[in-house]
Amino acid sequence: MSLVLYGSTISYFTGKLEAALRYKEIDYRLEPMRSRAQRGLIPQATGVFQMPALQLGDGRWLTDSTLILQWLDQAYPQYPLLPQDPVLRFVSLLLEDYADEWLWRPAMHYRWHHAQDAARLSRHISEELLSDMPGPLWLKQFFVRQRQRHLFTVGDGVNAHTHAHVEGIYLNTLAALEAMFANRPFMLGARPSLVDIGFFGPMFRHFSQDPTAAALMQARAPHTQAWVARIWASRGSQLQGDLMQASPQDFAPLLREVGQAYLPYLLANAQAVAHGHKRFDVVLQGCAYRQVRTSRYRLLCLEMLQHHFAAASASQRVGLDAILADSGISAALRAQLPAHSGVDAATHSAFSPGLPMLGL
Ligand SMILES: N[C@@H](CCC(=O)N[C@@H](CS)C(=O)NCC(=O)O)C(=O)O
Repeated sequence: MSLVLYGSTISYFTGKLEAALRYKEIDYRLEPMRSRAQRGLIPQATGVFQMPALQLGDGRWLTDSTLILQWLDQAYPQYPLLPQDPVLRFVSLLLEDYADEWLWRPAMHYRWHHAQDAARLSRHISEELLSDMPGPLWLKQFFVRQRQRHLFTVGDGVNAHTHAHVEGIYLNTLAALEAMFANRPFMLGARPSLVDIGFFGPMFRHFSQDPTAAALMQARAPHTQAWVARIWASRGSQLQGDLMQASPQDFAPLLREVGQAYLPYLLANAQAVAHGHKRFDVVLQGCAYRQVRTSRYRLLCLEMLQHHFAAASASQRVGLDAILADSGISAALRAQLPAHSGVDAATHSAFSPGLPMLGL
Protein backbone atom coordinates (compact mmCIF):
# COMPACT_ATOMS: atom_id res chain seq x y z
CA MET A 1 0.00 0.00 0.00
CA SER A 2 1.34 3.42 -0.87
CA LEU A 3 2.18 6.10 1.68
CA VAL A 4 -0.35 8.85 2.40
CA LEU A 5 1.04 12.36 2.82
CA TYR A 6 -1.34 14.76 4.56
CA GLY A 7 -0.53 18.38 3.76
CA SER A 8 -1.33 21.15 1.33
CA THR A 9 -0.45 22.14 -2.21
CA ILE A 10 0.98 25.46 -1.00
CA SER A 11 2.89 24.20 2.04
CA TYR A 12 6.65 24.67 2.44
CA PHE A 13 7.23 21.39 4.21
CA THR A 14 4.72 19.33 2.21
CA GLY A 15 6.41 20.32 -1.07
CA LYS A 16 9.79 19.55 0.47
CA LEU A 17 8.76 16.02 1.36
CA GLU A 18 7.05 15.45 -1.98
CA ALA A 19 10.29 16.32 -3.79
CA ALA A 20 12.12 13.62 -1.81
CA LEU A 21 9.40 11.02 -2.40
CA ARG A 22 9.32 11.78 -6.13
CA TYR A 23 13.12 11.68 -6.50
CA LYS A 24 13.35 8.42 -4.56
CA GLU A 25 10.45 7.06 -6.65
CA ILE A 26 8.40 6.13 -3.58
CA ASP A 27 4.71 5.72 -4.27
CA TYR A 28 2.54 8.16 -2.27
CA ARG A 29 -0.79 9.91 -2.33
CA LEU A 30 -1.26 13.56 -1.26
CA GLU A 31 -4.36 14.32 0.80
CA PRO A 32 -5.28 17.85 1.83
CA MET A 33 -5.03 18.20 5.62
CA ARG A 34 -8.48 19.72 6.10
CA SER A 35 -9.48 21.44 9.27
CA ARG A 36 -11.51 18.52 10.61
CA ALA A 37 -8.56 16.16 10.28
CA GLN A 38 -6.22 18.80 11.72
CA ARG A 39 -8.40 19.30 14.74
CA GLY A 40 -8.93 15.60 15.35
CA LEU A 41 -7.15 12.52 14.20
CA ILE A 42 -3.78 13.74 12.91
CA PRO A 43 -2.55 15.83 15.86
CA GLN A 44 -3.63 13.01 18.17
CA ALA A 45 -1.64 10.52 16.12
CA THR A 46 1.50 12.63 15.68
CA GLY A 47 1.35 14.67 18.89
CA VAL A 48 1.59 17.98 17.03
CA PHE A 49 -0.58 20.38 15.05
CA GLN A 50 1.47 20.77 11.89
CA MET A 51 1.76 19.59 8.31
CA PRO A 52 2.84 17.44 6.68
CA ALA A 53 2.13 14.15 8.40
CA LEU A 54 2.97 10.87 6.73
CA GLN A 55 1.03 7.66 7.27
CA LEU A 56 2.63 4.34 6.42
CA GLY A 57 0.82 1.35 4.96
CA ASP A 58 0.83 -0.33 8.38
CA GLY A 59 -0.97 2.64 9.93
CA ARG A 60 2.02 4.25 11.72
CA TRP A 61 2.37 8.05 11.59
CA LEU A 62 5.47 10.18 11.13
CA THR A 63 5.96 13.90 11.61
CA ASP A 64 8.67 16.55 11.04
CA SER A 65 10.11 16.65 7.53
CA THR A 66 13.74 16.64 8.74
CA LEU A 67 13.27 13.44 10.71
CA ILE A 68 11.08 11.89 8.03
CA LEU A 69 13.83 12.44 5.42
CA GLN A 70 16.35 10.71 7.68
CA TRP A 71 13.94 7.79 8.16
CA LEU A 72 13.20 7.61 4.42
CA ASP A 73 16.90 7.33 3.62
CA GLN A 74 17.14 4.30 5.91
CA ALA A 75 13.87 2.65 4.91
CA TYR A 76 14.37 3.34 1.18
CA PRO A 77 18.15 3.41 0.72
CA GLN A 78 18.10 3.66 -3.08
CA TYR A 79 19.09 7.14 -4.30
CA PRO A 80 20.32 8.33 -0.88
CA LEU A 81 19.79 11.97 0.05
CA LEU A 82 22.42 12.12 2.79
CA PRO A 83 26.01 12.11 1.52
CA GLN A 84 28.25 9.34 2.87
CA ASP A 85 31.11 11.59 3.97
CA PRO A 86 30.38 12.43 7.65
CA VAL A 87 31.69 16.01 7.37
CA LEU A 88 29.56 16.78 4.34
CA ARG A 89 26.65 14.98 5.99
CA PHE A 90 26.84 17.35 8.96
CA VAL A 91 27.16 20.43 6.72
CA SER A 92 24.07 19.18 4.86
CA LEU A 93 22.05 18.79 8.07
CA LEU A 94 23.11 22.28 9.17
CA LEU A 95 22.10 23.91 5.89
CA GLU A 96 18.85 21.96 5.80
CA ASP A 97 18.01 23.32 9.23
CA TYR A 98 18.83 26.87 8.09
CA ALA A 99 16.57 26.42 5.06
CA ASP A 100 13.74 25.06 7.22
CA GLU A 101 13.83 27.53 10.05
CA TRP A 102 15.55 30.73 8.91
CA LEU A 103 14.17 31.03 5.37
CA TRP A 104 10.73 30.51 6.94
CA ARG A 105 10.91 34.15 8.10
CA PRO A 106 11.23 35.79 4.63
CA ALA A 107 8.93 33.14 3.13
CA MET A 108 6.15 34.15 5.50
CA HIS A 109 6.95 37.86 5.13
CA TYR A 110 6.73 37.85 1.33
CA ARG A 111 3.54 35.77 1.40
CA TRP A 112 1.61 37.69 4.05
CA HIS A 113 2.91 41.28 3.90
CA HIS A 114 2.14 42.08 0.28
CA ALA A 115 -1.59 42.54 -0.42
CA GLN A 116 -1.60 40.68 -3.76
CA ASP A 117 0.20 37.67 -2.28
CA ALA A 118 -1.93 37.61 0.87
CA ALA A 119 -5.16 37.79 -1.14
CA ARG A 120 -4.15 34.95 -3.42
CA LEU A 121 -2.78 32.66 -0.73
CA SER A 122 -5.54 33.25 1.81
CA ARG A 123 -8.03 32.27 -0.88
CA HIS A 124 -6.09 29.13 -1.77
CA ILE A 125 -5.82 28.06 1.89
CA SER A 126 -9.48 28.82 2.59
CA GLU A 127 -10.62 26.79 -0.40
CA GLU A 128 -8.23 23.89 0.08
CA LEU A 129 -8.10 23.48 3.84
CA LEU A 130 -11.12 25.25 5.30
CA SER A 131 -13.72 23.94 2.86
CA ASP A 132 -15.43 21.93 5.61
CA MET A 133 -15.87 25.00 7.84
CA PRO A 134 -19.03 27.08 7.67
CA GLY A 135 -18.85 30.75 6.71
CA PRO A 136 -18.28 32.94 3.66
CA LEU A 137 -15.01 32.82 1.76
CA TRP A 138 -14.11 36.45 2.54
CA LEU A 139 -14.37 35.81 6.27
CA LYS A 140 -12.15 32.73 6.06
CA GLN A 141 -9.62 34.73 4.03
CA PHE A 142 -9.66 37.49 6.63
CA PHE A 143 -9.17 34.96 9.42
CA VAL A 144 -6.29 33.18 7.62
CA ARG A 145 -4.47 36.44 6.86
CA GLN A 146 -4.78 37.73 10.41
CA ARG A 147 -3.73 34.39 11.90
CA GLN A 148 -0.63 34.05 9.73
CA ARG A 149 0.48 37.63 10.35
CA HIS A 150 -0.07 37.27 14.08
CA LEU A 151 1.85 33.99 14.30
CA PHE A 152 4.60 34.38 11.75
CA THR A 153 5.29 37.98 10.71
CA VAL A 154 4.01 41.02 12.63
CA GLY A 155 3.68 38.86 15.74
CA ASP A 156 7.21 37.50 15.34
CA GLY A 157 9.37 40.62 15.10
CA VAL A 158 8.84 41.27 11.37
CA ASN A 159 7.94 44.95 10.94
CA ALA A 160 9.00 48.13 9.15
CA HIS A 161 12.30 48.18 11.10
CA THR A 162 13.24 44.63 10.12
CA HIS A 163 11.66 44.26 6.64
CA ALA A 164 14.87 45.08 4.77
CA HIS A 165 16.87 42.56 6.79
CA VAL A 166 14.22 39.85 6.42
CA GLU A 167 14.09 40.42 2.67
CA GLY A 168 17.89 40.27 2.62
CA ILE A 169 17.73 36.71 4.00
CA TYR A 170 15.92 35.67 0.82
CA LEU A 171 17.96 37.81 -1.56
CA ASN A 172 21.35 36.75 -0.15
CA THR A 173 20.36 33.09 -0.23
CA LEU A 174 19.10 33.49 -3.77
CA ALA A 175 22.41 35.05 -4.87
CA ALA A 176 24.39 32.18 -3.29
CA LEU A 177 22.22 29.54 -4.96
CA GLU A 178 22.28 31.31 -8.31
CA ALA A 179 26.09 31.21 -8.36
CA MET A 180 25.94 27.43 -7.78
CA PHE A 181 23.27 26.60 -10.35
CA ALA A 182 25.02 28.62 -13.03
CA ASN A 183 27.74 25.95 -12.76
CA ARG A 184 26.11 22.63 -11.85
CA PRO A 185 22.63 21.08 -11.79
CA PHE A 186 22.31 20.38 -8.05
CA MET A 187 24.02 21.60 -4.87
CA LEU A 188 26.13 18.45 -4.57
CA GLY A 189 26.63 17.87 -8.27
CA ALA A 190 24.80 15.38 -10.45
CA ARG A 191 21.85 14.47 -8.20
CA PRO A 192 19.57 16.09 -5.64
CA SER A 193 20.61 15.56 -2.02
CA LEU A 194 19.38 16.59 1.41
CA VAL A 195 20.57 20.20 0.97
CA ASP A 196 18.70 20.57 -2.32
CA ILE A 197 15.56 19.15 -0.75
CA GLY A 198 15.95 21.50 2.24
CA PHE A 199 16.26 24.65 0.10
CA PHE A 200 13.58 23.41 -2.25
CA GLY A 201 10.96 23.71 0.56
CA PRO A 202 10.86 27.52 0.60
CA MET A 203 12.08 28.01 -2.96
CA PHE A 204 9.27 25.89 -4.44
CA ARG A 205 6.04 26.60 -2.61
CA HIS A 206 6.86 30.16 -1.56
CA PHE A 207 9.60 31.97 -3.44
CA SER A 208 9.03 30.57 -6.94
CA GLN A 209 5.23 30.75 -6.74
CA ASP A 210 4.13 33.63 -4.49
CA PRO A 211 3.88 36.64 -6.86
CA THR A 212 6.23 39.16 -5.21
CA ALA A 213 9.04 36.73 -4.40
CA ALA A 214 8.64 34.92 -7.72
CA ALA A 215 9.09 38.16 -9.69
CA LEU A 216 12.38 38.68 -7.86
CA MET A 217 13.51 35.13 -8.59
CA GLN A 218 12.63 35.51 -12.26
CA ALA A 219 14.57 38.76 -12.53
CA ARG A 220 17.62 37.81 -10.47
CA ALA A 221 17.98 34.06 -10.45
CA PRO A 222 16.85 32.24 -13.59
CA HIS A 223 19.20 29.30 -12.91
CA THR A 224 17.58 28.85 -9.50
CA GLN A 225 14.16 28.98 -11.10
CA ALA A 226 15.28 26.21 -13.49
CA TRP A 227 16.69 24.20 -10.53
CA VAL A 228 13.29 24.35 -8.80
CA ALA A 229 11.70 22.71 -11.85
CA ARG A 230 14.63 20.31 -12.19
CA ILE A 231 14.21 19.05 -8.62
CA TRP A 232 10.48 18.57 -9.11
CA ALA A 233 11.14 16.57 -12.30
CA SER A 234 14.00 14.50 -10.80
CA ARG A 235 13.68 10.73 -10.68
CA GLY A 236 16.57 8.78 -9.16
CA SER A 237 16.59 6.15 -11.90
CA GLN A 238 16.90 8.73 -14.67
CA LEU A 239 20.02 10.54 -13.38
CA GLN A 240 23.64 9.53 -13.83
CA GLY A 241 26.53 10.16 -11.47
CA ASP A 242 26.99 10.36 -7.69
CA LEU A 243 26.87 13.03 -5.01
CA MET A 244 30.05 15.02 -4.28
CA GLN A 245 31.90 13.84 -1.22
CA ALA A 246 33.41 17.13 -0.01
CA SER A 247 31.74 20.38 0.94
CA PRO A 248 31.93 22.73 -2.07
CA GLN A 249 33.71 26.09 -1.64
CA ASP A 250 30.66 28.00 -2.77
CA PHE A 251 28.68 26.94 0.32
CA ALA A 252 30.69 29.68 2.11
CA PRO A 253 28.17 32.55 1.64
CA LEU A 254 25.35 30.36 3.02
CA LEU A 255 27.49 29.25 5.96
CA ARG A 256 28.27 32.90 6.71
CA GLU A 257 24.54 33.60 7.02
CA VAL A 258 24.18 30.58 9.30
CA GLY A 259 27.04 31.77 11.50
CA GLN A 260 26.19 35.47 11.55
CA ALA A 261 22.42 35.35 11.82
CA TYR A 262 20.74 31.97 12.24
CA LEU A 263 22.89 30.51 15.04
CA PRO A 264 22.99 33.79 17.04
CA TYR A 265 19.18 33.80 16.77
CA LEU A 266 19.05 30.18 18.01
CA LEU A 267 21.35 31.01 20.95
CA ALA A 268 19.24 34.05 21.90
CA ASN A 269 16.14 31.84 21.67
CA ALA A 270 17.80 29.34 24.04
CA GLN A 271 18.41 32.16 26.54
CA ALA A 272 14.78 33.19 26.28
CA VAL A 273 13.64 29.64 27.00
CA ALA A 274 15.99 29.53 30.01
CA HIS A 275 14.45 32.72 31.41
CA GLY A 276 10.90 31.59 30.69
CA HIS A 277 10.34 34.55 28.35
CA LYS A 278 7.65 34.22 25.68
CA ARG A 279 9.36 36.89 23.55
CA PHE A 280 12.87 38.24 23.23
CA ASP A 281 14.88 41.00 21.55
CA VAL A 282 17.99 40.24 19.52
CA VAL A 283 20.37 42.15 17.24
CA LEU A 284 21.32 40.18 14.13
CA GLN A 285 23.83 41.56 11.61
CA GLY A 286 23.16 45.03 13.03
CA CYS A 287 19.39 44.74 12.73
CA ALA A 288 17.45 45.02 15.99
CA TYR A 289 14.58 42.54 16.22
CA ARG A 290 12.12 43.15 19.02
CA GLN A 291 9.50 40.86 20.49
CA VAL A 292 10.51 37.75 18.57
CA ARG A 293 8.59 34.62 19.61
CA THR A 294 10.41 32.10 21.77
CA SER A 295 10.34 28.60 20.28
CA ARG A 296 10.99 25.39 22.19
CA TYR A 297 11.00 23.54 18.87
CA ARG A 298 13.90 25.67 17.61
CA LEU A 299 15.79 25.01 20.84
CA LEU A 300 15.44 21.34 19.93
CA CYS A 301 16.79 22.14 16.43
CA LEU A 302 19.92 23.58 18.06
CA GLU A 303 20.20 20.60 20.40
CA MET A 304 19.94 18.20 17.45
CA LEU A 305 22.71 20.07 15.60
CA GLN A 306 24.90 20.07 18.70
CA HIS A 307 24.19 16.36 19.14
CA HIS A 308 25.30 15.55 15.57
CA PHE A 309 28.36 17.81 15.92
CA ALA A 310 29.39 16.18 19.20
CA ALA A 311 29.08 12.73 17.60
CA ALA A 312 31.83 13.52 15.05
CA SER A 313 35.19 11.80 15.56
CA ALA A 314 38.32 13.84 16.32
CA SER A 315 39.47 13.77 12.69
CA GLN A 316 36.00 14.65 11.40
CA ARG A 317 35.93 17.54 13.88
CA VAL A 318 39.14 18.88 12.30
CA GLY A 319 37.43 18.70 8.90
CA LEU A 320 34.32 20.43 10.27
CA ASP A 321 36.31 23.19 11.95
CA ALA A 322 38.15 23.86 8.68
CA ILE A 323 34.79 24.58 7.05
CA LEU A 324 32.84 26.09 9.94
CA ALA A 325 35.20 27.89 12.32
CA ASP A 326 35.61 31.14 10.31
CA SER A 327 31.87 31.76 10.18
CA GLY A 328 31.58 31.31 13.96
CA ILE A 329 29.52 28.17 13.54
CA SER A 330 31.87 25.82 15.41
CA ALA A 331 31.78 28.04 18.51
CA ALA A 332 27.97 28.10 18.55
CA LEU A 333 27.86 24.34 18.16
CA ARG A 334 30.13 23.92 21.19
CA ALA A 335 28.27 26.48 23.34
CA GLN A 336 26.83 25.27 26.61
CA LEU A 337 23.07 25.75 26.30
CA PRO A 338 21.30 27.44 29.22
CA ALA A 339 18.07 25.48 28.75
CA HIS A 340 16.79 22.15 27.51
CA SER A 341 13.87 21.54 25.17
CA GLY A 342 12.73 18.55 27.20
CA VAL A 343 13.28 16.18 24.28
CA ASP A 344 16.23 13.78 24.05
CA ALA A 345 18.07 14.68 20.83
CA ALA A 346 19.77 11.27 20.79
CA THR A 347 16.53 9.28 20.52
CA HIS A 348 14.14 11.78 18.90
CA SER A 349 12.69 10.39 15.66
CA ALA A 350 9.92 10.93 13.14
CA PHE A 351 7.81 8.49 15.19
CA SER A 352 8.15 10.49 18.43
CA PRO A 353 5.47 12.97 19.41
CA GLY A 354 6.43 16.23 17.72
CA LEU A 355 7.23 19.55 19.37
CA PRO A 356 5.09 22.41 18.05
CA MET A 357 7.16 24.65 15.83
CA LEU A 358 6.39 27.79 17.77
CA GLY A 359 5.68 26.17 21.09
CA LEU A 360 2.03 27.11 20.59
N1 LIG B 1 9.57 21.27 11.45
C1 LIG B 1 8.36 20.89 10.80
C2 LIG B 1 7.61 22.15 10.41
C3 LIG B 1 6.29 21.89 9.78
C4 LIG B 1 5.49 23.18 9.67
O1 LIG B 1 5.75 24.16 10.36
N2 LIG B 1 4.52 23.19 8.79
C5 LIG B 1 3.66 24.34 8.68
C6 LIG B 1 2.98 24.40 7.34
S1 LIG B 1 4.12 24.41 5.99
C7 LIG B 1 2.61 24.22 9.74
O2 LIG B 1 2.04 23.15 9.91
N3 LIG B 1 2.41 25.26 10.53
C8 LIG B 1 1.52 25.17 11.66
C9 LIG B 1 0.53 26.27 11.69
O3 LIG B 1 0.45 27.08 10.77
O4 LIG B 1 -0.18 26.29 12.69
C10 LIG B 1 8.70 20.01 9.61
O5 LIG B 1 9.84 20.02 9.17
O6 LIG B 1 7.83 19.25 9.15
